Amino acid sequence: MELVVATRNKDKLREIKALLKSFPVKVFSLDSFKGVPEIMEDGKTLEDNAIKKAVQVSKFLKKFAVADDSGLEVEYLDGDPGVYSARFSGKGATYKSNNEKLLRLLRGVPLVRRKACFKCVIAAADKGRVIGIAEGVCNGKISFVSKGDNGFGYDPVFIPDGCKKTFAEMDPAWKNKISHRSKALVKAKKIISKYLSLYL
Ligand code: ITT
Repeated sequence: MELVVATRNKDKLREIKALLKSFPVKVFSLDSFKGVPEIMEDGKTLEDNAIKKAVQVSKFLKKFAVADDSGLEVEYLDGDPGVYSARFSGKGATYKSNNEKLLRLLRGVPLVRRKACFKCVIAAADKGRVIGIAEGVCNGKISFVSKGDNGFGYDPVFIPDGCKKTFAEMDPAWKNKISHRSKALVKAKKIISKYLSLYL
């Protein structure tokens, strides 16, 4: 069974592939196909964007597809950057510029007020029709400085609850045990398995 992951983000893809290692599907990303149109991520929520990506890609390729839309919600910033996580620091945003902006906005804010959570919404669709939605959340706090070289995105500034290290300081296998993405994928795998056994 082939599964298209509707992403061009190589970091997300690496984690999704690792999390689907023992799942009986062959995983492809958009980089394996020519001509897939660019999808505007203009939804108001992670769910809107995940559905949009999964539906459009599965319709265009006439295949089974999943899409991951994820983001970081910071309590002190009223839930920002949230759905705007990828472009938090504006046009041409990079992981580094986003983290710098976040730490700047939280300068002087004590640890108790640095609560945050990562959210991941995974939508599954077949030939343009939504099959299911799965969500995963990982609670934690924003560190005072950026630390670690593993992972991607906001990993160097996010300390999950119960840990002393940022995601970027951890062994990637450990992040994959506790992350928002792994929680969403556990649920998504159930949805996919059920669909595949019933309809394919
Ligand atoms: P696709 O839409 O092509 O999948 P993207 O990078 O645009 O890739 P999103 O719109 O979902 O993906 O943006 C999510 C951003 O949130 C991402 O660029 C990271 O900055 C951040 N992010 C998501 N998951 C993360 C994680 O596990 N660790 C650190 N940062 C993460």
